[in-house]
Amino acid sequence: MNQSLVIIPTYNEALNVDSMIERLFALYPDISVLIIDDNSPDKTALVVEALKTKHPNLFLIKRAGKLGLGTAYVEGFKWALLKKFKFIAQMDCDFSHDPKDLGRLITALYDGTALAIGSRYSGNDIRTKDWPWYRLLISLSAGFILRLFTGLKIRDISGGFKCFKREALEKINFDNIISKGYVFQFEMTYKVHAMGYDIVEIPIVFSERVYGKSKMNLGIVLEAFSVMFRLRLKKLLNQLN
Ligand SMILES: Nc1nc2c(ncn2[C@@H]2O[C@H](COP(=O)(O)OP(=O)(O)OP(=O)(O)O)[C@@H](O)[C@H]2O)c(=O)[nH]1
Ligand SMILES: [Mg+2]
Repeated sequence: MNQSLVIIPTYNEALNVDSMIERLFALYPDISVLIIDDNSPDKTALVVEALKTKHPNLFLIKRAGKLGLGTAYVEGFKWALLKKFKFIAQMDCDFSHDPKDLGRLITALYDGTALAIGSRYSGNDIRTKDWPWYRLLISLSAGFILRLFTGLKIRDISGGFKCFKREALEKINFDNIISKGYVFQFEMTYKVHAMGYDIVEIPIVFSERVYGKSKMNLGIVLEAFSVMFRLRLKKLLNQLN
């Protein structure tokens, strides 16, 4: 795992970040972890700073304010490519993604696969724990519409637990990314697929966050559809990457 990096964007995750970092290093002692914090008012970054002395493979990028999940990942991916990591993973800080599953995502790329997605819906199953019905309805309907419009066969098209092989990330023009927020997950998967790479879905159980406040809102859904139409148009005009 010493060629692997996991990027974790944080906004107000002071209650989760400590245990998440400790858990990751306990499971994968030679992995690297990059936290991208958007000046969280709850001082998430201070918790991370304190852990840096204990974990030499822990890195922190502090940004000036809440600039969105998509831009946080772009910054993380650019950093990872400068550092020569071979496997670059991403996950949430709130334990919705189980750190125990991370190893399965990374090892799924040991063959020719370019992207492994921790999938809540593969095998026509639903593995979300404690999600309110409306949340599941939004996620499933958004997935259905995204698949219909793009032809993508991925069941979990908006999931945020993933691992990319370096080669695929190197081919993405990050200055051309249009998503600012959560729809970034879809945009990246769509681009990797459009480049002809193999994508695999690894079944995971997704649990509702225990600590911290949910950030889901209507704006997120609206951004998703706006990005979907723009990406589809770009694909038709051959300007996707
Ligand atoms: N740096 C940064 N991180 C963010 C931002 N928005 C969300 N995050 C982090 O991205 C990850 C996913 O966000 P979540 O809020 O868990 O998204 P979600 O799972 O769809 O919704 P809830 O868990 O219900 O809030 C978490 O680690 C957040 O702290 C942001 O604008 N900037
Ligand atoms: Mg969450």
